[in-house]
Amino acid sequence: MARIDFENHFAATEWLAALRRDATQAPAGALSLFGPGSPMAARLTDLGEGRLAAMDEAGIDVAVLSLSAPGIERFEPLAATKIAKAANDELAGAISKYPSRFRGFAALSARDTDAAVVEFERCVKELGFVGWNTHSNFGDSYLDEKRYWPLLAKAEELAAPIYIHPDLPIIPQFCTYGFGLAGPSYGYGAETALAMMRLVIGGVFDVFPKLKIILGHLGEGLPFMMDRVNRPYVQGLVRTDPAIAPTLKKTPAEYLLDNMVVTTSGNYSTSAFVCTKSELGMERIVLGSDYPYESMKTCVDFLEAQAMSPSEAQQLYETNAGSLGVSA
Ligand code: GRE
Ligand code: ZN
Repeated sequence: MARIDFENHFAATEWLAALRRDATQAPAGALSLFGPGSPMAARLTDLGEGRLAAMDEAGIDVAVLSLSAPGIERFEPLAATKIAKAANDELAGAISKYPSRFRGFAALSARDTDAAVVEFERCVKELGFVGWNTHSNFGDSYLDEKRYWPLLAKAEELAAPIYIHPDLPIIPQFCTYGFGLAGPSYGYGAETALAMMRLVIGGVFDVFPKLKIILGHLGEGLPFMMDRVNRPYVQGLVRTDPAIAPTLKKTPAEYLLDNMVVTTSGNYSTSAFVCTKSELGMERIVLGSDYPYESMKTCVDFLEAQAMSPSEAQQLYETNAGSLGVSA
């Protein structure tokens, strides 16, 4: 059985240089991780032996690599198009060096939308990438907005999943207490759940029914909310003006089941795992480690200690990846 990790981050040379030049309106404390000489920067830039050793130690066979947050989408759009292309080429170089160990998600300058659509296609068709790793916000906007529908249409056409990774929230009240509130502890996940629910309530999945969205961190709390998101709809309390929100064909939870897959990254609570498994089913959970922000070994050790039959473990680690177009 192979283990395939869908949340494994790297830092591309030009992205890191640009990040160090431009603070991207990050809340206090968010960028200290990336300074020259920092251990995190060293792990992020390692696309070779150090990362492979960490994968071997955890028993991870394949890492689907993604450009780290802060998302390229929040950089100045035209500059970001160039940085994303360079990052994608750098990643393709690492994959061609270790083709049995690495796969790639595209990085795209979503706000330079026409160019991003072209780059998305290049990444999938020419570089062999599996999908697009995007972020919970684009600095001033969110993925569900109509201006980004050409990217959603392209994802559906290419059968390429979109990983919505957390980023520093743009809702100011999330940023009051700096990275402590805005970051992985709370703001990251809360805003990413919002990004997913904006797709659902915005009717995006009625327009693009085959779209597959991947969320990390056991679905950023949404498995716990499966009944809650439906209640106002099933009770008939929702009377939204059709001018601002479409009438949905299905209930919100049905879209979460039909269009969302979650990964196991950075949420090592047995009751959260049990909830996710019982609400979504094992067929909607894939391995994600969030390396190097989290340890690959801690992730796999946690999963090995959970109640799973051998065939469920194989689904999670390997075979569910096939439905996202990835095999070992
Ligand atoms: C993440 O990718 O999940 C992440 C960051 C930065 C800090 C912590 C963290 O991108 O978990
Ligand atoms: Zn991550």
